[in-house]
Amino acid sequence: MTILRILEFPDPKLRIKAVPIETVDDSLRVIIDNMFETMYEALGIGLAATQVDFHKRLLVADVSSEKDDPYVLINPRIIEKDGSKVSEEGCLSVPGYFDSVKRAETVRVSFLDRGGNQQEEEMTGMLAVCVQHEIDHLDGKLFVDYLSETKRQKVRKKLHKQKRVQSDSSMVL
Ligand code: GNR
Ligand code: NI
Repeated sequence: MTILRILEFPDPKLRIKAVPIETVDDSLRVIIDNMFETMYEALGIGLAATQVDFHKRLLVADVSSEKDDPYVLINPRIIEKDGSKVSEEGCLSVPGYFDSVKRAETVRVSFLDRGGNQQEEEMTGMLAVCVQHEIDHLDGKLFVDYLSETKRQKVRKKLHKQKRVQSDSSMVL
């Protein structure tokens, strides 16, 4: 298994629109396993393929506290939305930044599972928030896109500064 590198805002690759997956085979399942390993290691509750520079419509999630409820959604599609709810979001591609985002409270999602079987499920709570956040990634959209340009500019500067500190300290290694 392999820990994959997670792309960070404002990397233009995060803007690529992912294409549908045509066949669910063992080579895809290797990527799925690596995405789970990467997500768990990064302490995330979800990960979209786009974030690991794989531009196909695939996401993984596990919002359980025991980390024992893995979800694989291939070619996910929201077929019904209900209600709305504001929650505090974060993103592994926007490290260290959190802000409120309004999304549907409940979503009905159709997708293929890791066996390639068609599934349909109603999701609510943290899972609904997470799946909407991940599907946005597959469309090249980030949660900071819902914020004002001023806030987004602040995030960009903060991440830029973090990167500078990181490369400064690695110069002495
Ligand atoms: O780990 C994550 N936590 C999170 C919290 C609130 C709303 C969405 C998320 S998803 C995020 C992992 C991630 O960046 N997935 O794309
Ligand atoms: Ni994210």
